[in-house]
Amino acid sequence: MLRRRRRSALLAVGLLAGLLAPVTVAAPPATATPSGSKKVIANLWEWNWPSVASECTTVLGPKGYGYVQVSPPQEHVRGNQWWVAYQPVSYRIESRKGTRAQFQSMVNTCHAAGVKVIVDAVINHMSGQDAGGTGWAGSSYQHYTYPGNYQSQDFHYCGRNGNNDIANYGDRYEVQNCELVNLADLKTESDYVRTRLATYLNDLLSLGVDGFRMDASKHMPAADIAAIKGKLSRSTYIVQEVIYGAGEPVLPTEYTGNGDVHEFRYGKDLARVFRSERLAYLSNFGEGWGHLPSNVSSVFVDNHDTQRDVGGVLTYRDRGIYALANAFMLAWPYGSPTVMSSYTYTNRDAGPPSDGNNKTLNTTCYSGWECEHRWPVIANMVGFRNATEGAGVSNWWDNGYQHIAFSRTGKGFITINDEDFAVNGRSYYTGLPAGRYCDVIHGTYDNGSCSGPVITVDANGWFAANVPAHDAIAIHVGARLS
Ligand code: ARE
Ligand code: CA
Repeated sequence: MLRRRRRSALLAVGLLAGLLAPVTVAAPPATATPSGSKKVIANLWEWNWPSVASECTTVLGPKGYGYVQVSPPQEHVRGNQWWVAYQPVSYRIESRKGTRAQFQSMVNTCHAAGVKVIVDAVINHMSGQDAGGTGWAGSSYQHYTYPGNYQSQDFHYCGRNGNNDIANYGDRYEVQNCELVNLADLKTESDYVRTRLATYLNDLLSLGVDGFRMDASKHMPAADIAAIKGKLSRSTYIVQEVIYGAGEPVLPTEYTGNGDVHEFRYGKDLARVFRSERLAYLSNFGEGWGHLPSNVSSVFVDNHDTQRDVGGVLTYRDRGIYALANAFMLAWPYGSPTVMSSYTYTNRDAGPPSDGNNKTLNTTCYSGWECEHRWPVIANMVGFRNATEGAGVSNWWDNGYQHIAFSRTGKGFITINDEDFAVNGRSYYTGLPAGRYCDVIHGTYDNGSCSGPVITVDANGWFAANVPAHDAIAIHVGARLS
């Protein structure tokens, strides 16, 4: 079992230092960290546009999510696997998830619900089909020819490993100039390619899009992304996918000058803590564990890749423990959290529920779709995040093992008991104003009433309660009854 040094006393100082950490890489001004008071992102992965729109209105807006992240919207190769979306064929906004008109309507509807839209932007490569074919919207293409967009001179041919594929992640040149699983690798150093990519992103911005998740960012030099960003028509939120790999030369920190970076160590470390270590170790989670500076770090318990391939993370299959891990993420002021929303699957490649033509069906939660972002614990903790925004951590307490507690100073308090036994009759110091608060882990606060247990904080900031095994209690000033 790994032991980590406890540094509770330094916690507030460490977090503060992280928030103030200077951005060191020179690049166009970065819009790092989603702006606005509602910062939690719901990743409605593989949802079609009409379903995203209605979810913005009925769930995401009301629950306080600030952003929705959607799957790649551009034309892609045909097929029923989910990953066809990651093989662009043209930049027409027409895919198995919907038409351009549906996409535009979705953006407008989400905005009206107070939810901004982040698009998964696939700009490192085009398709990986040796035989070529016809794309979703009817565009014909060859592996290295995309009429009207790119010709053979717009791609890298690294000439290594017999097939131009990346084999050695220890070699920077190979990682950025060879092909990721046979995907035709764009010459992102070329001004023509940069301009074409920026034109696509600007088209999305013109439709009202608020940010981009830059797919496969590790496979493009940070300077290439900066150059593309420099061609954008307005400033926008950017989060880059650079999976930290031990010993690899291309590092997540190279990209922080462009915007946020996904911190893949977060989900792995959190899973290990919940599965085989101690929650008590979380008292300095984040920078204290060597993760990216908080203000440029994008975090999640799992994403579509880690729940399938990389492994070692908690997923919807872990049920209650997954909910607790998300509750911790949303309560803990490190990074910008994304809540994953999945469809259930047994075959790694299987696409979401779709019709006979592979067109994605409307989402029906809890029927083929897991909708983790709606799980009451997770959805209610978004309100906790919003209500505690900007408040530091205080009153950290742990029992040395799996029972922890902390306040978000003056705004909220959570205790998580991941022991195999209930802890009954204990009192907790919250430092919160006296009052009756809704326990948002077990109840939903709505319009002044609470559907679950009510926690009474006394005049000295204490409350007494029982916490069952593998359970939690969370209260915050946004869900106070009196
Ligand atoms: C599919 C087939 C392939 C076929 C290819 C072309 O599976 O067999 O050769 O099509 O026909 C997704 C799927 C792939 C799929 C691809 C295109 O996962 O299976 O290929 O779409 O349809 C690396 C990258 C990282 C990447 C992961 C998956 O660094 O950027 O691999 N993640 C993003 C997306 C993926 C997506 C792509 C990129 C491509 O999130 O969903 O692929 O657009 C270590 C390294 C990591 C490395 C990891 C896995 O951890 O540190 O950098 O991640 O190993 O190799
Ligand atoms: Ca590349």
